[in-house]
Amino acid sequence: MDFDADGCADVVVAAPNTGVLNSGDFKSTVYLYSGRTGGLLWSREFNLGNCQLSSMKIKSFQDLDGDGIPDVLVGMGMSGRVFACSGRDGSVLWTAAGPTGSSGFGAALSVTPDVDRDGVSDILVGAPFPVWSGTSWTPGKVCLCSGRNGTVLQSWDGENGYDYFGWAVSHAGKRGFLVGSHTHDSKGRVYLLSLPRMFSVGPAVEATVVKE
Ligand SMILES: [Ca+2]
Ligand SMILES: [Ca+2]
Repeated sequence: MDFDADGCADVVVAAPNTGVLNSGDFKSTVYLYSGRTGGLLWSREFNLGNCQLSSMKIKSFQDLDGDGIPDVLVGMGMSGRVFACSGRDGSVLWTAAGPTGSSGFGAALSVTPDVDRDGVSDILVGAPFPVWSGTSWTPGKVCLCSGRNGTVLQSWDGENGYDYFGWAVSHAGKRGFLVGSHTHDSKGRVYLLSLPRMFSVGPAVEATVVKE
């Protein structure tokens, strides 16, 4: 996307583990470079506390704050958070957090059509990491979040513990969403999640998990 309106697409770069802050906390950084000159347009540091990241997810997004510049989604699965950042200067517009910091919320991201029809595209977020519930390991979770403010609109759980349900997510047009569960039954499985009736824009369908 073109963030500085010079007619040339720009480049967003995610850099996990870019150093340690004065507080001793780990930090990661997002950079925006001009696609025309390669010059740095802005950078934004994120304080991750004692959490180190192995990866980050970046998605260009529509203009959330109405300043005429597209914005940026940043998923940090190891810290369980997703940030929406201004494409103008990288400032944080909203933060969404998963059920627990170790759930991997943000390890997978996909921009979806505007499911709740509030005028802003929405987001599918994977939280695939197994968490000990006290009696068993969780299978992973996928959340449909409002693109406007990060609120969870709907969520789905995988089948068995350690399935890593939500390892990969994508929208599939009017059919719903595709979710990868890469260790299910030692072979992996892809699920099609149909849209909930309350959000459906086509023929009504139930919010059930369909195995494919
Ligand atoms: Ca904007
Ligand atoms: Ca929406």
